[in-house]
Amino acid sequence: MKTIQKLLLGLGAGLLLVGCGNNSNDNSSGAMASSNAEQVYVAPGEHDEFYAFMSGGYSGNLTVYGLPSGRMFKEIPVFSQFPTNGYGYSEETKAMLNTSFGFIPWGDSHHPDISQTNGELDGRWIFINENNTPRIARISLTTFETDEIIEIPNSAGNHASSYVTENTEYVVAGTRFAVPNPQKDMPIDDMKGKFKGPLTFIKVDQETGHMSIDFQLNMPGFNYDLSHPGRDKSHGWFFFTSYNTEEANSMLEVNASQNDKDFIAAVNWQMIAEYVKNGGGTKVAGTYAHNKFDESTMTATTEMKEGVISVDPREVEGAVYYIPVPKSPHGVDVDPSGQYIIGNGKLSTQLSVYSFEKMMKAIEDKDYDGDAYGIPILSFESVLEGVVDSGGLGPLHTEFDGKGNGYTTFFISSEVVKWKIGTWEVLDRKPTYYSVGHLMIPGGNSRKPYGKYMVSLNKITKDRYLPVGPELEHSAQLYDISGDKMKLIYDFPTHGEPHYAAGIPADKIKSQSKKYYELEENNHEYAVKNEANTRVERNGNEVHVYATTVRSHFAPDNIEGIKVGDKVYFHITNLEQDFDVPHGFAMIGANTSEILIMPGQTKTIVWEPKREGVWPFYCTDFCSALHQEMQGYVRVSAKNSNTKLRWKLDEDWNE
Ligand code: RUQ
Ligand code: CUA
Repeated sequence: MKTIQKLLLGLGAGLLLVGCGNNSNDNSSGAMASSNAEQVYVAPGEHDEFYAFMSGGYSGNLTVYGLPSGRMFKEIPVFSQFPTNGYGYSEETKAMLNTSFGFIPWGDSHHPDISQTNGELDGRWIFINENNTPRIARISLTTFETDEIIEIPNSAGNHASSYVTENTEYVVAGTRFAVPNPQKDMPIDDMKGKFKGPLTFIKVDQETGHMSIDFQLNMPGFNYDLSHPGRDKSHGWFFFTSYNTEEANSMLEVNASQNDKDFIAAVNWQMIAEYVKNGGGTKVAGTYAHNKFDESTMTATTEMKEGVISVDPREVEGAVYYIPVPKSPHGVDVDPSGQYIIGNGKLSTQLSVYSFEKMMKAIEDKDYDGDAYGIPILSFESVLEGVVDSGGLGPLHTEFDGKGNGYTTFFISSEVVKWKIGTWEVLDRKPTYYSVGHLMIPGGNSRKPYGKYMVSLNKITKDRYLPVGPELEHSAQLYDISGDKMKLIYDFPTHGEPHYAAGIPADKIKSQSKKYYELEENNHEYAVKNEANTRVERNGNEVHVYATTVRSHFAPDNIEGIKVGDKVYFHITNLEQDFDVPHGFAMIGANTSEILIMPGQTKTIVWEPKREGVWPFYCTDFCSALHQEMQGYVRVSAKNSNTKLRWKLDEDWNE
């Protein structure tokens, strides 16, 4: 057995031990517990201090929590159809899930990142990546809805994503799986030297937030795992970890751990953007969907696009370097000052801290240790600033508190270690329950972290909650980090698997949160703004119902003259102009969805009646004391019948 295999088996066994009913929390009972309870207690009617946006992982969505209470406020559908409000089912939102591979109903979301101005969270948008079918989404922090999704062509396993530069100039995506670029039929065994690892830089329009692919850097075919932007003094650079520099294509757990060192790619994106602006790069093939939700028409559309600008890293001298990092790194993180870049081998106990200044000096001195496919490898010793001798095992991700400290998660030893920037000494360590992946400090990926709380996002839950069968929600833990020592104060379950989260002080965004949509500004093609205009129109076997809702009836609520084989579009406008008064719509036998319509909004579902009869519909949201009365009927006649098309609310039929 190869040594590495033994090592991995050993690590697995260690994890099991850690995960076995270890309930020795340092502060789970007695007086400590009551003070912890006070710290996380948000009294009825009061608000949390922070929003926490947690990636849903294999839910494909993004969930919104409050800190310190750990209460979940909303699940924002992003890459997955969402029954609760009809996202991805309603006619208006289906296009959001279009890709070059067709309509994809379910995705895998990973890393949310909030937009920034001058390196500080600005609360305009939050971005999140889809890992499986590479995409990046932009969510409005006014409506808390997904406004845009752009597919990343030529990429695979969009994991090193979706981090923003310090003025949100770019949101960045990296391919986790090396792939042929352009894609083609070739033997897998020929991978080495032939596959590529494109890193994609997506421009963000500062007014609208709209994303457009500026260029793809066609890097050597390693696996690019995670990334972080430089900031402040290192603004203009982006850092990507890579593993599998062996370019193995099978049994990676062994074969991708052969080299002693893998790389962090340091990319001067400003230089490359300049180069591309001046006509540099080559246009290459790449089909991708670009989906935009128009808040005025309340409708999403897909534009299929073709071709991206590809840049060979060797074309732009001085723009791309590799920094050696102990084997198989995962996270790469940059401290708030932009001076230090943290990388760590996943199987190591040490964190390597690199200095941006030393990196620049090594570049200037051409202090190289050879090259990889023509990309200079900077000398490890020359760029290394310090080492954190953590004593932990399996370091993954680091965040910062803005007070001179770093916090690193250790998956295998299941703990968070706090260390001091500059001296690299370990200041504190606390266990996590169990096997922490990412951690989050609000603003932790910016120049200005809010170092009051830290959340560990744990991969394994085991005995933390009442058992609910084999499938458990993941577990988050809240630590008070305002003092010298971290203090575990709360456990709460998260939805899906939160790979990373992004937190922001509530005051920064809560007052901008939209209360309802202005009916006047509703430019939906099928909107009706009053009951007088409600109607039913037939066009062949297509029937369009222009309907409204208001407490507590639909207009119209009786429809006749629908036939088996028709395609009936219910376009429903909610006439309410008040906060938190949605109405729902459900039609018996509709195969598309139910929908939930916000005040001022229009939404559409399609119903294809299969059988003759008189079929009811109703409101699904308990909207008033007479909610149960909010219902109606559709009479369905035989395909060849001549029942007249007519509709009414109350007494008189219209036709
Ligand atoms: S991952 S546990 Cu970000 Cu998808 Cu590191
Ligand atoms: Cu409208 Cu219930």
